Amino acid sequence: MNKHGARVLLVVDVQNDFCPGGSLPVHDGDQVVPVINHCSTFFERVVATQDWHPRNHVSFADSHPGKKIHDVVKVHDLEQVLWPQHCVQGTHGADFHPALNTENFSLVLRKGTKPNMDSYSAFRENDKKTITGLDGYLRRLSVREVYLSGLATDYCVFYSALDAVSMGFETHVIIDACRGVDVPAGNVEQSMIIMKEHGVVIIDSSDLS
Ligand code: VGL
Ligand code: ZN
Repeated sequence: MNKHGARVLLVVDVQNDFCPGGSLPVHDGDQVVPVINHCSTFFERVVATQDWHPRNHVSFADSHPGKKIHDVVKVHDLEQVLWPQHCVQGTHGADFHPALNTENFSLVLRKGTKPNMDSYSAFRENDKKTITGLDGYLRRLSVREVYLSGLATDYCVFYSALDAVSMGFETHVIIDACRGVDVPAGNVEQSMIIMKEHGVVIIDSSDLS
């Protein structure tokens, strides 16, 4: 434990498919890599997530005949945005970006692994009920503060940050260590407003010490 008390850096979905050249590229997604590598030197514990979908995943547009990418469908009463195939289990697209320093990751949590359920958040699947167990892992390690980085600001970082707050963690988003998809347009700005309203503290990597 350092002078800040127990805290963790959460590295969200820094995977090839979310970077330029991938199947669901986030604009400048790869630019977060050097920033995160630098941020992680300030943390004794770093946890990473991987979006990790089966090939027939419910979030893929081609699993819904007649539907297009970015259409929104209802699945068991849950709204589901449809995406191109991405982060298919075991593929190159699902691997971490090759320049990401993974050596200091103490836990790699894979999410979105069930065919019929998406999981944007590292803490809870999109039904808002099924937990991943990450909160228990952090609590048993006396972690009180969560710092988020990665992709995408307005999806997996956003939902992970809101869940972290609701589960009682002091929650920070390191904004220059994140990039967003901005679907629909304006979504990144909207998600920043909502995160702040919920008590998420937005910081810059230069604020870390
Ligand atoms: C994500 C869309 C679909 C993310 C994952 O990591 O933000 N976005 N799956
Ligand atoms: Zn996904």
